[in-house]
Amino acid sequence: TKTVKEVLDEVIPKKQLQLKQLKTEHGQAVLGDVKVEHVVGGMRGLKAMLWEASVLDPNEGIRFHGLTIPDCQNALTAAPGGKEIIAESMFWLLLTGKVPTEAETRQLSRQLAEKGDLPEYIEKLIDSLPPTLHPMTQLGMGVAALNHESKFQEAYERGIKKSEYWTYALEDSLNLLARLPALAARIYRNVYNPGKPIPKINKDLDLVGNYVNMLGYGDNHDLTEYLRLYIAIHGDHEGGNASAHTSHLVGSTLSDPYLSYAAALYALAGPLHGLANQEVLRWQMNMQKELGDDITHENIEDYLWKTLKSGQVVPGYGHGVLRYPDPRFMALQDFCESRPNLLADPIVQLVKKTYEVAPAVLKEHGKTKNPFPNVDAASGCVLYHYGLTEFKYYTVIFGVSRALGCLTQYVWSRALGLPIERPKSLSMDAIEKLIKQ
Ligand code: CMX
Repeated sequence: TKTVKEVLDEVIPKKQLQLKQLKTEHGQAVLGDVKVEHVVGGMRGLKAMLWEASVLDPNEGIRFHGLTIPDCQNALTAAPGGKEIIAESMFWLLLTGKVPTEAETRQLSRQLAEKGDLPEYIEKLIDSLPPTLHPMTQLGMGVAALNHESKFQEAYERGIKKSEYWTYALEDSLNLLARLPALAARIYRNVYNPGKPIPKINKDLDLVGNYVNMLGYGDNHDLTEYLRLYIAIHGDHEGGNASAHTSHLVGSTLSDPYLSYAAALYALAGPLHGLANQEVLRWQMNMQKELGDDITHENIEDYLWKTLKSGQVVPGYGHGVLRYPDPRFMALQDFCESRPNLLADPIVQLVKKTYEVAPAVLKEHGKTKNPFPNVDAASGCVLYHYGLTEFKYYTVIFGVSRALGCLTQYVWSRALGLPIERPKSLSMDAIEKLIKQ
């Protein structure tokens, strides 16, 4: 059984060669035009960054090294006694492009569990924060402060060769991933359930199994399985989304993986991005309150129009790239469909019914390019059903997950020696001058 580092030792030289050939043989090939609409329109659709682990097709959704979510569900190892993909097997796939064997997955689980305890100064830092501070702010602070441990930063100061960067990047990435569950769980306990002792990390359990245990829901097998699936499929969504792009930009300055990922978390904390899963539940609960027992398709339609007419977005719908229902949404819906208890829950029912009405309303409204649900439309209601009702916390779970993709690319960016990002900006006057030329 190889370690993830040993597999990377084999894969990296091939990718380095591929990049060299791309640069020398195709460096001047054109991938698209840069139009004014790109410059003023959030660069939507502009093919402008390298991201190895996943590619997003507007209609088909995400593929991780060519594998769809159902492919991953078939190929990747589950936890003993479980069925859903676990974070370790997804991380291995993202990082190496290869499906790990069960033995490789278990070995990575153990490696992470052994590194999972928080340093005391981080515990003290988190414990000193007011419980009213948003959990995402706390998560970013904890991740940033963990850079006290950065091997990459230490090695850089010592003066290592560029070709060695990735090995320290990998070490930091594994250490950060290992510690995220304890950090995220401590925030949850402090804010919502103070005073109760947090269980110790079980070295025989997977990363998410330990996370759920530390959150205090370890005896809930279905919630544990749900979070395994959730964390695996939220792991990466190509590079242009705000959190991934932020970590890529900050990492390109050779800031260490901790600081790069902390920056990403603060992009994730915006309501148009990761915070949407908190907003969806708030919005659906308000709908439930207003409609009472009288939940019909017509009433939902009226409520959707009310939201739109008040100038708000319908949270959980629309996407910067996707133009079809998000396969991550479909995977979470399938999880519900296979569990009658879950499906009978009024809030899960409401999400399902909203999905039956919202696309037509959004099409008629005519603004959004994608009237279909994204993953956030479904993710929160299942957590709510299982008793994890504190929706201000939901984006933290997303934050534990997105580390899989951002840290993967951090390692690849250093392995490939990618340069500091520095796109050219233009003022409106400068744009007009260029158009006239
Ligand atoms: N409800 C109402 N209006 C919407 C909408 C929605 N769900 N989605 C897009 N629109 C509007 C936009 O606000 C924009 O309006 P203006 O022209 O007045 O600015 C117009 O439709 C065109 O937008 P778009 O090109 O279709 O979408 P963008 O790429 O600009 O934005 C996103 C994408 C996700 C920010 C947007 O669809 C949105 O705000 N959705 C709701 C929030 C949400 O669910 N975010 C989570 C996304 C997934 C994630 O990142 O986690």
